[in-house]
Amino acid sequence: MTPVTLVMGVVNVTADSFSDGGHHPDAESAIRHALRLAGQGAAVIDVGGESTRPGAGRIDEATEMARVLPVVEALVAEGLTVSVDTMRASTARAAIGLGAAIINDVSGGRADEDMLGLVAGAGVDFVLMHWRAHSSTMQQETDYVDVVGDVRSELLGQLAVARAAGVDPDRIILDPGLGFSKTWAQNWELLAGLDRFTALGHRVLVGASRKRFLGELLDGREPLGRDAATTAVSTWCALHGVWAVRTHEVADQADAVRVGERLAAAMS
Ligand code: PMM
Repeated sequence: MTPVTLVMGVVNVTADSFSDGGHHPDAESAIRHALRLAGQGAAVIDVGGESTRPGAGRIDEATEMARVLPVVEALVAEGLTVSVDTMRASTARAAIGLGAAIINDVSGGRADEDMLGLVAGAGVDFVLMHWRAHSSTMQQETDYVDVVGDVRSELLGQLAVARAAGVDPDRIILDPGLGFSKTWAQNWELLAGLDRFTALGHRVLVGASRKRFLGELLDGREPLGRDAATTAVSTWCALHGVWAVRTHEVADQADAVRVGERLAAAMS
C-alpha cells in the first residue's frame, strides 16, 4: 500500500517551545535530530526558530534566521524535504533560497503582508493555518458559534486572499490550527470534524503533537509523556485522510498512520 498520510517531523531550534524548547539549541544538535527523524520515517522536516506556544512573545528576525537557516541548508544538502515554520517573509525568502520546499506559516500569511506575494512568486508549497492572533493574546480569541464551521469559513476566507495574491491553490495545504485560539474542548471538536476540512479538496495538515489539550486529558501529564496520545490522534488523522501529521516523535507516528490508512482502506 502506498502511504497516503505523511509524517512531518518537528525540529524546533528554540529556547522555549513548549515540548522541546532547549533540546536542540544549536544547529549541530538540530541537524542530528532531524536526520534521526528522517531515518525513522519523517517525509518532511519542519524547522522552526520561533516558539508559538500560548503566551510566547516574538523574537527578532536576525535571531530567527540565525537559528533556522544553517539547519535548512544542511538538511537540503542531505536531500531531505524541508519545511520552514515561520511567519516572516524575510526568513521564508532566505530559506527558499537555500532550497526549502514548504513554508509553514501558522498565521496563514496574515502576520506579514509580504508573505503571500513571496510564496506566489517562489512556487513552493504553503501551509495556511487557521490563526486569529499572535501567541501573546491568542487564547483570548476563542469565541466561536460553531468551531468547525467557523474555522472552516475563516480558512476559506484566507484561502481566497492567498489565491488573489497569486498563490497556486494546488500548493496550499490547510491546517485547522489545533491549540491556536482554541480551548481544549474545541480541539476535540475540530478533530471530530476533520472530514469537513479534507472535503475542501486541499491537502490537510494536523499538528496535535504533545499539545496541552492532550495533557489536560491525561490529568496534567507533561509534554514528553504525551506521545502515546499523539499516536492515537495520528491514527485518527490517517483514518480521515489527512495529508500529514506534524509530530515531535516520528517512529511510532509512522506506524500509526499506516494503521489508520489500512483501516480506512478496509472501511471503503
Ligand atoms: N503547531 C505549533 C507550531 N507550528 N505549524 C502548523 N502548521 N500546525 C501546528 O499545529 C503547529 C505549527 C506548536 O508548537 P510546536 O512546534 O512546539 O509543536
